[in-house]
Amino acid sequence: MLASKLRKYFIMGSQNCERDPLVILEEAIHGGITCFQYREKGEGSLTGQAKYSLGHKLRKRCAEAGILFIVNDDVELFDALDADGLHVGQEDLSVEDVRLKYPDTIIGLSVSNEDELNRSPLHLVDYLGAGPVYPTSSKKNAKPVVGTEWVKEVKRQVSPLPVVGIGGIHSGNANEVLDAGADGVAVISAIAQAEDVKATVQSI
Ligand code: TZP
Ligand code: MG
Repeated sequence: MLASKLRKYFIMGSQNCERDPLVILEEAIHGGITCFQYREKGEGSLTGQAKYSLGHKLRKRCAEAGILFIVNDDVELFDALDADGLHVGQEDLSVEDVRLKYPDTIIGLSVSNEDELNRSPLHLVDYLGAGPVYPTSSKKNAKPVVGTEWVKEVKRQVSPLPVVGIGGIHSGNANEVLDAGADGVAVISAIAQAEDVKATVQSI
C-alpha cells in the first residue's frame, strides 16, 4: 500500500544539510523513514553533474534499504536515477505530460488551496501533498499557511487518495497532522537539521 509507505516522508537536498547528506539519510533510515524525496532546489543547491552524482548515491542507499525514492520536479533526473516516483508542484511539470510518459510511476502533487485542488487532475496522481500546514523556512516562495484544517478538508474531498501533510512539521506537531487525517508527514528541516537525526525520526 502506498499510503503506508508515505507515513514518514523525509525530503532533503544538499542545501538543507549542514553535514554530509548521505550520513543524514543513513541516520534517517535507521530512525525508520518510509520514503525519501530528493529535492535539490533553491539557494545553495547543487546543479549539473554534482546534482546527479549526489542523487545516484542517495538513490542507491534507498534502494538497498527498501525506501521509496521520489525525485522533485525533474524528469531527466527521475529518468537518470531510475526513481520510484516524481513529485510536482502546481507551477512545475504538467501532471498530464508526466502521466502520459510514465503510466506506472508514482506521481505526487502539491495542493495549497481550494483553487489548486479544484484544478488538479486527481485521477492521474497517486498522492497529494497538502500544506504548508505550519510556517516553514525551507521554501522561499511557500504559499500561505493552511493549518491542519486544510489537511482535513483535502482528505475529505479526495479520500481514498493518500494525503501527506507538509510544512513546519516536527515531532511536537506531527500527531495533529495525522489526527487531521493525513496518511503521512513530509519533513525537511526538523529531520535534516536535527542534532540526533535517528532519535528525531523515531519520535515523529
Ligand atoms: N512545500 C510546502 S512547505 C515545504 C515544501 C517543500 C517545505 C517544508 O520544509 P520544512 O522544513 O519541513 O518546513
Ligand atoms: Mg515546485
